[in-house]
Amino acid sequence: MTHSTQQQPAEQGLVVAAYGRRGVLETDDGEELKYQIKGRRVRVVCGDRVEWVRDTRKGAAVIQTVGDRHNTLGRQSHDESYIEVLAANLDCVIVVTAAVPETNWYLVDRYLVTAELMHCRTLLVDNKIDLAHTTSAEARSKELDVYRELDYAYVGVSAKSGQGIDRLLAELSGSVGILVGQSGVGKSSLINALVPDADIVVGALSTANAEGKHTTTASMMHKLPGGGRLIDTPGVRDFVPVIDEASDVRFGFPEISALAGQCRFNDCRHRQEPDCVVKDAVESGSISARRFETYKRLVEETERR
Ligand SMILES: Nc1nc2c(ncn2[C@@H]2O[C@H](COP(=O)(O)OP(=O)(O)OP(=O)(O)O)[C@@H](O)[C@H]2O)c(=O)[nH]1
Ligand SMILES: [Mg+2]
Ligand SMILES: [Zn+2]
Repeated sequence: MTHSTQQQPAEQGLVVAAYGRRGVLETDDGEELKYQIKGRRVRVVCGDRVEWVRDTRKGAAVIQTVGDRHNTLGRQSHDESYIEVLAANLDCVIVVTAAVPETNWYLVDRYLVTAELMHCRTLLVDNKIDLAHTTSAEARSKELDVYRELDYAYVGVSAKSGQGIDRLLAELSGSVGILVGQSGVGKSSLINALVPDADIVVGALSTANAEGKHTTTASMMHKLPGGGRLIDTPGVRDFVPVIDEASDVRFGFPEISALAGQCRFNDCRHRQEPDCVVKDAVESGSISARRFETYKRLVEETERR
């Protein structure tokens, strides 16, 4: 235990917002308290269990130690020089898409790979189904079918009309989930639809880039009615997963894992090797060529690192 001058026993808490050295934690009594961090070695993210003491002069909490994390959602920084941890101790990664802005399916794959490697449950949420009459509807529904055929849980919803929100709440109930996806797909709007007094400001899509004007800038954890929690995160353009070895990439793809051991070579990377059942499956169309492209890109990126 870190030496403290407050001379009080440390209490337990849960980090619900983190902005650098400051943020908000929830005490075990359900009270929300601003905190600050002392000491350079302590870093916290949403979902961290912490021990804290009250700074009697400022009334704020001072975090002293961070509990072990059972998993983390992280990504490579832009120059790939460090790993940015976004949240910890998650049960479910919820990848949100929408007809507007146009879906980047490679990004969807990258999140799903990350969730698979974290051994985390996944949920694909297609928001804005009230806009189902867009020109791209048929192509989008084909892409979504790829995931449904892979047995990824899927819910179509509209934060605007409320359609599907009850079902989504039932899927999320009792677990700690994190909403991820492109900017403007409606992650914060979904929090507003699910959590009665969340009141997050969301903005009109700016026509220039079809991204939210009132964009979310920091992750924040909300309490779901009926139990469980949900983290809202800032939207992204790109997401580089944390993968230790290029040979681990295949574990992120259930359709590739399912064919394990059937190629001629046991250590087949499904690239130039002869008698590769994965490549055969891509050629015959039983594995999506686009998903296989994501696989190859991730293997190449991970080998380069
Ligand atoms: N038509 C329609 N518009 C929606 C729906 N959900 C959200 N929007 C709109 O989409 C825009 C972006 O919503 P946000 O909730 O801010 O999106 P976000 O994913 O949180 O965006 P970032 O915080 O930038 O990552 C807003 O103008 C919302 O009103 C929906 O179900 N239908
Ligand atoms: Mg947002
Ligand atoms: Zn192979």
